[in-house]
Amino acid sequence: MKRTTFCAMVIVLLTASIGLANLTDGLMAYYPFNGNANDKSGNNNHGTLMNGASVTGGVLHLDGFDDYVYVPDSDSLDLTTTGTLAALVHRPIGAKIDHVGIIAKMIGSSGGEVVYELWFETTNVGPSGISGPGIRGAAHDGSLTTSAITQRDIRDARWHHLAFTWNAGQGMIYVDGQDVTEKTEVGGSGAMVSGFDLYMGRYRYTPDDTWYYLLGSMDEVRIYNRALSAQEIRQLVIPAPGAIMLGGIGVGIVSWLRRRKAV
Ligand SMILES: [Ca+2]
Ligand SMILES: [Ca+2]
Repeated sequence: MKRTTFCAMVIVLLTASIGLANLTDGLMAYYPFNGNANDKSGNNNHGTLMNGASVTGGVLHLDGFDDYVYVPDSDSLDLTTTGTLAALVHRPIGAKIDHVGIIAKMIGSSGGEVVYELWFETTNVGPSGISGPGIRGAAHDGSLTTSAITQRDIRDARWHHLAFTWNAGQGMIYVDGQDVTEKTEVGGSGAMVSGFDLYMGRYRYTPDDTWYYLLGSMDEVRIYNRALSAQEIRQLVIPAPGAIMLGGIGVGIVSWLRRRKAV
């Protein structure tokens, strides 16, 4: 291998690692679903596949009937004044919207008390004012709620990246790396400390005290104890690995050429 080629490759690797390093800061749980529902954050918040939920091809598949992932309560999942819930979600056209859970830390028995959650809900906050499919995130401190909602239909049999962040009583919703927050409920001190468990793919709706299950697939679920910036959320919206490499190579070569010129 030529020395110049080797230098370029080293720069590429350094660029890639510098760019992604901060995305492990505050990462409390990370589920890449590569073979199982294990947590790769180092916090041992491992998930269990329930009622036939399966992991194939590196993603989680859920039947919309009773499948979900169960994660027992732990101190590292007690997000409080600030946090981020993020996931890649793939849903078929026509799948159910209302009360369908993506990520929820909540009471497992009746009552429906919730600590934080990201879920689907019909809403009328869009420009038309007409009710339609929406995505909502919320954190509850026991009495007050911090939430953000957008009216958007992602049931198009494609992968979409969804994220909810909260900080100092302000919530934001991102879809595919873009801030699409349309309405917020501002207030509260964030999420309360609880002994409730965490669920992926289901949510217990309080008024009818029923679990609502997600039909579709999920991947790259991440839970942070801090609100990621818009730039960090964009970094999470990972394109194909090939694209990342090409991007890295481009940046690496440019900086390498600059250095060569300066010498
Ligand atoms: Ca099932
Ligand atoms: Ca995966």
